[in-house]
Formats: sequence, structure tokens, C-alpha cells
Amino acid sequence: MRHLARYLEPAIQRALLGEVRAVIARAPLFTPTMPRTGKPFSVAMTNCGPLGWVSDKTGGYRYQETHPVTGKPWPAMPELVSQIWRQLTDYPAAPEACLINFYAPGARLGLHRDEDELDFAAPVISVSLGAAARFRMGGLKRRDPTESIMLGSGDVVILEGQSRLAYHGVDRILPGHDDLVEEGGRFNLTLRRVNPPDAT
Ligand code: MD3
Ligand code: FE
Repeated sequence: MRHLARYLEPAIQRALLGEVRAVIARAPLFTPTMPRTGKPFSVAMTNCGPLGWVSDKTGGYRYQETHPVTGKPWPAMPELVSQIWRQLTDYPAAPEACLINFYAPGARLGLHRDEDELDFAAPVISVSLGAAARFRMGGLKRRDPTESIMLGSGDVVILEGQSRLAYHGVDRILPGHDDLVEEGGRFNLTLRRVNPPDAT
């Protein structure tokens, strides 16, 4: 993985947060639930772009073209988001999904792999806004040793090659230190390609 600390300058972070708020106004944050158990995530989510990642008790983890609550198509991916993808990867196609995760203080995301995509050759690019997070990065097997990494506002992480399928999660949100997100939480934007380049 490549961790670019403070890659986005404060003015860009504010502009990006404005885009995130505009997406949420049209595609409200929803609370996904775990496949089978129906246990709610502590992270609230929404998406922009042609596809969005969703999860619920009966349908499981998947990408779909519509918001699970409103039934409407996801808002378009803001140009600022597509630009970040182009700046950081020469992958020959645009991202199809931008998952927006909102972590209120106390929210966490258990150790998992991102494996619902069809093309693992594409990178995953993550952008953090607001409160810092203690992020956990492991290896290709769930039991492999892990290390913790602090992600602050404006940080970008690029997952490519081997790291693309590594286990990872978010242990803890560390409120304070950053006043970008007024509610005191953290947004994470995860840019993903779902299909191989010629499929869309
Ligand atoms: C490592 N999000 O949405 S971003 C997720 O901070 C997710 O919201 C976290 O894990 C968050 O699935 C972590 C950093 C990240 C994203 C994708 C990865 C790390 C990754 C894919 C493979 C390995
Ligand atoms: Fe993930």
C-alpha cells in the first residue's frame, strides 16, 4: 500500500466535503446490515457513481445501481473524485463506485477484505476527511500479523498489487485534532473499479 499523508490540501478537503454533503442530500446515509445475522454496521454509508456497495440480511454484500432506501440511481461521481483517481493511477478505466463511509465517534469496521469486485487488478483508493482513525492493516490471511496506521484528514491510501486483497479494518476514531467535519466524525471515500475495463 502507499500512504500519502496530507495529500489533499485543506481547501481541497473542504471542497471535497462539500461534494460529499451534496451526495448525501440526494442519497442519504443508510445503515447496512450483516448478511444472515442482520446485525447493523456502526458505520453509515452511501455511494456515488454508476454502482454502489450495499449490504443487508437477505441480499448480502453486493454492488447495485440504486440506493437501497430511496430506490433512486446513485448521484454522479463528482469530478474532484474522478480527478484524484486519475492523478494516482494509470489504470485504464474510471472508478465505478465511490463508497462514502461515515464514522461517528465510536464507530468501527471489523477486519475484512474487499472482494466483492470482479477486477482485483484495479487499485482501491481511499480518502480520509475529518477525525483521525486508527486503521489496521493485515496480510492476505485473516490470522496474519497486523499493524496499526493513523489516518488523518486529507490522507490518501492506494491499495494495489498484493495489498489490494489484504485484510484491514478501522479500530477506532480519534475525535478532536481536526474540525473539518462539524459533527466530530470521519468520512472515508473509497474509490473502486468493479468490472474489468472493457465491461462498462
Ligand atoms: C486495504 N474502509 O470501505 S479505507 C471499506 O477507513 C474500508 O473507511 C476503511 O475498508 C475506511 O471497505 C478503510 C483504506 C482501505 C480501503 C480499501 C482497502 C484499505 C484497504 C482494500 C484492500 C486493502
Ligand atoms: Fe475495506
